[in-house]
Amino acid sequence: MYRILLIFLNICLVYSDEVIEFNEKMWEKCGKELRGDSGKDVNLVCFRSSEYLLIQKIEILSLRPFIIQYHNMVHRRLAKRAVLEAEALQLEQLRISGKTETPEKSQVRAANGTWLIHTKRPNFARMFWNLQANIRALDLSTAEPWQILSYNSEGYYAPHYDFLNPETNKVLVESRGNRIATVLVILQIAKKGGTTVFPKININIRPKIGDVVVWLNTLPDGESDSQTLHAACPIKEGTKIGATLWVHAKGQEFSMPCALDDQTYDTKHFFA
Ligand SMILES: O=C(O)CCC(=O)C(=O)O
Repeated sequence: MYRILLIFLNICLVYSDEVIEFNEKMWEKCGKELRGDSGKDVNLVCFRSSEYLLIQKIEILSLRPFIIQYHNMVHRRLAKRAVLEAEALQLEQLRISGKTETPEKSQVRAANGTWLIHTKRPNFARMFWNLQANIRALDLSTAEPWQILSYNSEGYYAPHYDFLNPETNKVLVESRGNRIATVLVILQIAKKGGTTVFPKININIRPKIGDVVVWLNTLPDGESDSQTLHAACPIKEGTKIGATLWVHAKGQEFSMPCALDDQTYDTKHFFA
């Protein structure tokens, strides 16, 4: 069953026809010091989790769309072990279709990657349970398998949306709901480049190893949030490795039960 799901997901990704019109201006933002990239953690707040008495440092990078960065959520040692596990898997060259003004950038994603079932490998499993214990707003069991991406020099992931088009992904969206949230775990950072940019809202995130960035892709009324356009900026030196969970809407009803209005979620469980 899982095998069939993985094959299906690979087909979706490789042949996704979500053509996104974007222009070079979006790439220009990669080099800019925007919110999230100041290196000063200006919006950092710190609290002690009531359940585990752990110190949790978080930064709310945007309220609409909701984007939150959890600092050091995954221990560096665990991240390093997960990298070794990822390297032992066969990472294939992945592509997503798309469109740019410059033909040579139109491959849209230059990265190696693979899917991995949440708890199939011990360190990824540990990371999965760790995230689940700390991010109580989301039931991660509704997520698609891990998507591990490794970007070498000049690798990138061009601007795209994570939500699915309900017309072209009818079966998946009807059975599991759309991809309400993205959970991105940073396992290795590039020496230069490789920030995660949200060009429409001027946010450029430079997470550290072990940081987890979470954002919401859809609005409470179920509509896609077009402000969530995002990209992994080109790597200038080194290798960046990230692992993503795309979390589906069905199953989140008890953790994120209310919407403050059509456009705004009640997000308190992200910090409780
Ligand atoms: O690697 C990144 O910075 C972005 C990853 C991403 O865009 C995604 O997983 O949807």
